[in-house]
Amino acid sequence: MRKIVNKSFLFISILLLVALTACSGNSKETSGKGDSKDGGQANEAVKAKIGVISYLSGPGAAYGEAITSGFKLAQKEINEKGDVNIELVIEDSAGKQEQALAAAQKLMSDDDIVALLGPTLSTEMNVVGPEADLNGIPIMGTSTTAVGIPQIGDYVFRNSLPEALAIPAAIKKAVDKYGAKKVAILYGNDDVFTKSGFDTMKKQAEKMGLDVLTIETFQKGQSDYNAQLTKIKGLKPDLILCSALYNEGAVIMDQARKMGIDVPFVGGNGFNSPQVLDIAGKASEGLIVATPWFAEKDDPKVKEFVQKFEAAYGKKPDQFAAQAYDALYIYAEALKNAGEADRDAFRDSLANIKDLEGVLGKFSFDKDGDVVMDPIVLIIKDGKFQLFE
Ligand code: 1QQ
Repeated sequence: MRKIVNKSFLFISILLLVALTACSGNSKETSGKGDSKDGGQANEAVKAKIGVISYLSGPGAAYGEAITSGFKLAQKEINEKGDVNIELVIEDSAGKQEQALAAAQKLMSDDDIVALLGPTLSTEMNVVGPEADLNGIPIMGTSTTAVGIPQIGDYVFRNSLPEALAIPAAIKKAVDKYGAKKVAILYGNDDVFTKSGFDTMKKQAEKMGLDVLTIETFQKGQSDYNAQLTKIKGLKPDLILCSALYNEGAVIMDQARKMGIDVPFVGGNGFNSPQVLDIAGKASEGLIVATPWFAEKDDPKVKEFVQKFEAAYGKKPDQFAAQAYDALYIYAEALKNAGEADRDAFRDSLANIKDLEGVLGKFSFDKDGDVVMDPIVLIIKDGKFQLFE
């Protein structure tokens, strides 16, 4: 008996010595690099609770559904890998400022929640971001694209491609392709994102010397665009620049085509949703958008993600799902590098993320916590989004 004990003792001592030697070159074990798999349970996973604020009910719920699907798929994969263990606490904002703020406050008051993801709309982020910043909790929008979001404060980030980069790319391509000279602009004037998109459209049109024939506005939930579209039709633009979320945008295209307006539309990121095809059908043909995401991209990482997403949810991931999926990987990397679920350590670690390979390409923040990426331009043709070349 005693012999056995002695033998086990010797065996354990040798094991310990081997383990110590293996670790000795790695004084600060925060980089997360190296081979964690061979270590078995030696490296304990960094556990963290992440709060999510998402637009899950109401007219824009398809955005939130895509986003939370992206988070959940990434969560499953990340937890299976085992370096990090993430629990998601998801709250619905219904696309409303007050509800988004209430959800954020609830999540922030839980000390175990290390960081937030969302909300979905820039309009919501404009009230939630300052509150998170004040409370010292890191927050990252995965779909907020208006000008000025990361500039809200040191704790506010985004991994979504800003409209200020996407829209000019789409307008340039459309103008090049169609030789357009005259444009009409139509935008929602009661939403931070649609207003920001409009500012960019106007600036870009002026920069390119285009003739802006008219600027028309609408509000969320509007169902009749006859007045604006009649005016636009009479002015005969070569292109219509339209800054809208999908539900208004799709109805506008539908009514425009019914009135005989057949010129191409250039939209922003809000238009880049399969919902536009579902709602407007054939009327959505000729819609041009710029995006960091293209599900048909010939890239093994993209193909693998699309296949896994389709297997889990029975449909292709859209831009919002892809951005959310990458966002949780960015968070997982930041957690791993921080080595602990602490809000300040996590913020610093997040700010230092560099060249992280995701389904949207290589990801880094610029000095403001904003994103630099080259958008791809797509057009709806033959019932689907295709590369616009
Ligand atoms: C924003 C957006 C919307 C299209 C997100 C759904 O980009 O509000 O900033």
